[in-house]
Amino acid sequence: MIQRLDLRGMPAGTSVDYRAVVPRAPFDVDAAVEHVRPICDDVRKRGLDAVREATKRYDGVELEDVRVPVDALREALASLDDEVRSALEVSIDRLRRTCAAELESDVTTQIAPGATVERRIVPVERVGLYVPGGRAPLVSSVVMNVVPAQVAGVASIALSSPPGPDGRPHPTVLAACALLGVDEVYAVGGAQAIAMFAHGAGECRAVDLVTGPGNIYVVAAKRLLTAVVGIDAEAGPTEIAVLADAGADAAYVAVDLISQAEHDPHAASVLVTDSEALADRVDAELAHRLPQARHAERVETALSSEQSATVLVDDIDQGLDVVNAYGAEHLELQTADASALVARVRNAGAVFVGAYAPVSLGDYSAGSNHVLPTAGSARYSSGLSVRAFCKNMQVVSYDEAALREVGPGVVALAEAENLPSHGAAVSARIGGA
Ligand code: HSO
Ligand code: ZN
Repeated sequence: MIQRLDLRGMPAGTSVDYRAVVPRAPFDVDAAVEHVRPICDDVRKRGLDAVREATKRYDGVELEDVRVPVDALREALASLDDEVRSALEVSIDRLRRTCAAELESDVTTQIAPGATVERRIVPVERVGLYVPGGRAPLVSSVVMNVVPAQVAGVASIALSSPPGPDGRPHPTVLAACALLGVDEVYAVGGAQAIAMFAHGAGECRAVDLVTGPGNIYVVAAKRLLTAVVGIDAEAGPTEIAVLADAGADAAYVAVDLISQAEHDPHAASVLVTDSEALADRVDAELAHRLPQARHAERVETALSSEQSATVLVDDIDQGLDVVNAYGAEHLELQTADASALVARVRNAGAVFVGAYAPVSLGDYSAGSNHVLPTAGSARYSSGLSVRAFCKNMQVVSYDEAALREVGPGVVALAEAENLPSHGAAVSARIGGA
């Protein structure tokens, strides 16, 4: 059911453009941008009324107030299943530890006597976190967005998630907000949520940065509103690539390919292997396991569509070229020397090493973040982390003697650029022409 691409026999080295041959479905955000433009414009012009109208149109619920009352958050936490609550607490704790360790500190460089340049880490002041509803209530996405923002020191956190038929986001999402101490929660989904964050509407003040995954309309609204608000990254349908050799366990590979295909008929599951025998075993495992999957139809569509494939390569070296060209959101290394291979992976949102680190572990409880770059953007961007919620601000301090030392150089460079008033701003302080 999963297509096979045979890349064996290609010339070794960098001469092959694997980006052109690896499977990837088109993700036409531009078309969706035109669709969301009127929604975003309307929210900018009419604020809360426009948000309410869009909620009625797209979510089928009429809400007087889109803000979820704090009591509803508390009630949701009180009714949360004990096992889910303790699992969430573990996820939160593990991610907090990683985030705290990854926080960067201020750095001061003494350039000359009396002259310093300091890099200060300053958290973004107010963020809007989007949590999708749709096929699955992604309660883990609440954790993945909120924890790094909190550890980074963001003072004001708002969260929005689409309402169900009862007019509220999924109760588990609300419970997770309460567990994390987030009390500004909105029952708004789609492009209207991103526009509400960007422009402000009703009780929701405009934010400085929007993060979180979403469907193509959410991605489109983020792209449209980049001039107004900061965005984390464009997160498209989820992707898993597995680089495996003959020694990999076919059942493990198959369950992992199925796991991410479960998200979305557009999800991509890609196996890259130098072992045709393993590819055959994985095919057999997929055929055997698929009918038992709860979301079999969705999984089957994802696996049998153009974005998914088994890619045969001559050896693991060629496999690495392929996975580096692909730049998967998630890359699993299920090879004999997996730990050694990591150093040769350049492009992946997150790498999962060995037989006991499935992507699902990272989706929930590894201590890593699951909001990751998709569609090949791992070539130049990173997953969500405390870094996304911090800015670097340089602080320049010079005393008079230090300015005197370097001032003539500034004057000379300003003259070379035909910007003499720049030079004059220095000369006025230290004398000279
Ligand atoms: N694999 C998804 C995240 C997720 N999975 C949430 C389960 N829940 C994108 O990294
Ligand atoms: Zn997942």
